[in-house]
Order: sequence, then C-alpha cells, then structure tokens
Amino acid sequence: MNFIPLGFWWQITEKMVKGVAVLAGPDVKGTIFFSQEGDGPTTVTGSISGLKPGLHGFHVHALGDTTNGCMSTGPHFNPAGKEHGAPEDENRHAGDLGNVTAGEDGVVNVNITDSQIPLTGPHSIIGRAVVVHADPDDLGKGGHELSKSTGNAGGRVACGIIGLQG
Ligand SMILES: [Cu+2]
Ligand SMILES: [Zn+2]
Repeated sequence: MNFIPLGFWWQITEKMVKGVAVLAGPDVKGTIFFSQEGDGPTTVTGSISGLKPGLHGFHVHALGDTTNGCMSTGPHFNPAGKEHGAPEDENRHAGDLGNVTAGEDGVVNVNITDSQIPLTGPHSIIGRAVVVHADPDDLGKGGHELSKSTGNAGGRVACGIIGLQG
C-alpha cells in the first residue's frame, strides 16, 4: 500500500507558486497565468483576444512599468546577457517565449512550458511584464537589424504586469 505522509504532501503544496498578468491594450485583451512547482519549469496558460490572425511575438520584458504604456516595460528580460533567439535555443533571452498564434477569430489559447522564467529566486519574472506584439517574432533568424535584439516583432499591442497569485 502506498501513501504520502502528510508532512511530505504539505511540502509539495507549499512549493507551488502562481502568477497572473492581465493584458490590456486598445484592442487586445487577455489573461495569462503562470505556475511553477519547486525548481521545475514554469507553465504559461491563458487566452488573448483581439489580435490579427497569425503569429505574434510573445515575451517577458524586463520591467513591470507601464507608466508610458507598454513602451516602458523595457527590453526582453535578459539576465544572462545573451542574444535574442527562439525558446529552444541555447543563445536566447530568458524572456524569449517565441510566438503565439491567433486563429481567424483573433483568439490565442496560450500553453507554453519554459525553464527560463522562474517565479522565485534572483531571476524571478514576478514584477516584470508580458508583452504581445503586432508582428511575428523572427526568433533571431530574420536577418533584420532588429532580429538579434527583438526578433523584429513590431509594435507592442498589449502588455500586463506579472503579479503573484494566491
Ligand atoms: Cu516583446
Ligand atoms: Zn528576446
């Protein structure tokens, strides 16, 4: 017979950390949820509406500052000082979550798992921002002068500050 001792179960549940970001732009709205268990990868879920159909760059930017709208959220979160890339690349910003894909109805259902966006510790993304862009992220491979810094993903159509969730 298997059972989990109560003390051990408590330890597991204690280590789950959750975050949430409400995305608000003139046309684009959404809610993005984050959860991380212990030192495991972070799961990113949620939905976004009001986008043009197709690919849109989706990143964690360094600052949770929206005093000047999404422009004041700074560059991509990049604590390791790397170049812009795809989520699966070794050389990528921590905040590089690639693209989300909007359907013909302009809706995205987000479901991403990533190991470089923890919710605790020195590189925590709590207090930073999620940004959705007007255009596709070229994942650093587009040959544009902005490819290695922003993926040339165009304007910031919505953003939200990542806060702790109970
Ligand atoms: Cu971005
Ligand atoms: Zn980047």
